[in-house]
Amino acid sequence: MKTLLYAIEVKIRNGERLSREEGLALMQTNDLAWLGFMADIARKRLSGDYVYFNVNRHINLTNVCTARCKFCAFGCDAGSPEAYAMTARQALDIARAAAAADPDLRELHIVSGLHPEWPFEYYLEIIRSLKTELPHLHIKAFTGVEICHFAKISGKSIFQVLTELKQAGLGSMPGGGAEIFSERIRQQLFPNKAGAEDWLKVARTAHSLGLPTNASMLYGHIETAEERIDHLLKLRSLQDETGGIQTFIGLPFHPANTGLAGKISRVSAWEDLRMIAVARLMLDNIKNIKAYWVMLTVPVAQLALGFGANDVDGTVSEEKISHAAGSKTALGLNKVNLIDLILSTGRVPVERDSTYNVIRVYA
Ligand code: V47
Repeated sequence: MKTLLYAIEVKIRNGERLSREEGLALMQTNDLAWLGFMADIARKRLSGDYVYFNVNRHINLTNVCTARCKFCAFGCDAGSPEAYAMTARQALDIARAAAAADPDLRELHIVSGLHPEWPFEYYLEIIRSLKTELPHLHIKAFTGVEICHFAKISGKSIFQVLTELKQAGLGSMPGGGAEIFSERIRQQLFPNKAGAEDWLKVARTAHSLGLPTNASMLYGHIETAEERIDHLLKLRSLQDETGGIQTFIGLPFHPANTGLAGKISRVSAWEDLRMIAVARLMLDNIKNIKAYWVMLTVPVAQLALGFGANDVDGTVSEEKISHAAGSKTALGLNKVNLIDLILSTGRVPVERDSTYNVIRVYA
């Protein structure tokens, strides 16, 4: 093992690509300090000392969802007491109020349950009206899973669905819905929604249309180390092909109120830091690694900046998905909080737009 780790270190220092076997060795070592040191070398080379954040607002149009994934505490059935479904007008009012409250707001991050009755036209209408009323806001919306759902309910191809959404004002796509690219796990945890092949097809098609996407991985449930590395390798291959992935986000599974509650505990901070570092080292062609403070907690997101991350996501404002599953972080942070979070790690906070253009450097 020691000689393998030494060979890996030489490769990292030379900027060479790591293999699957080497990725698995990174998953096995308990030398977390070394792993962080290695990831920091890669981070510095790929993205320098800037740490990005943005001012954004999450909107979840509905929690009614036909997929009912075992790992999710947010989705529910149409008849359940906690079910909600926004009208286009309500979504617009939320966005308007958020824009009025914060002149720095730049992005709407919109993801939702797979509603059994809404037609594709409804989503087009929402994007169109948001973009018409608030043209200065970038709309980052719909996971690969939602796009597959739209294709299914409309009878249109993924290409057509994405083309129409882009015409309506869609600017980019978030990284959710990827979960873990393993058919074994899909069968157990999320059999009612799109799997790896479809998610990757949506991302590939979006990139071909000039729509950047993010990419995520949900870890800390029933997956193996091999499945995590294989997931990262699939993203790396796609990125070799298209170059359209802007950032990778590792999402630690929160078990409360899910179908796995009582069976699985939240992974340790140690495991979170390992995952950030391994992602930084394996995804040598994805520039940004996001430490999503909402799911990691603020202290772990700060530590993650020393383990390969260079982005802490945004102000968020009202996070629902992980909070339904027991997350204890704030629902949102303000810009000053994010700047302080980054400054106290000795790094340079940089406010960015949704496609990583620099808005302001807080030197
Ligand atoms: O797709 C669902 C995950 C994702 C749970 O692209 C859970 O910038 C943990 O993708 N515990 C949605 N995770 C969040 C997401 C995201 C967040 C922030 C930024 C971006 C980006 C993307 O959350 C879902 C799913 O993978 N999720 N349930 C849970 N119990």
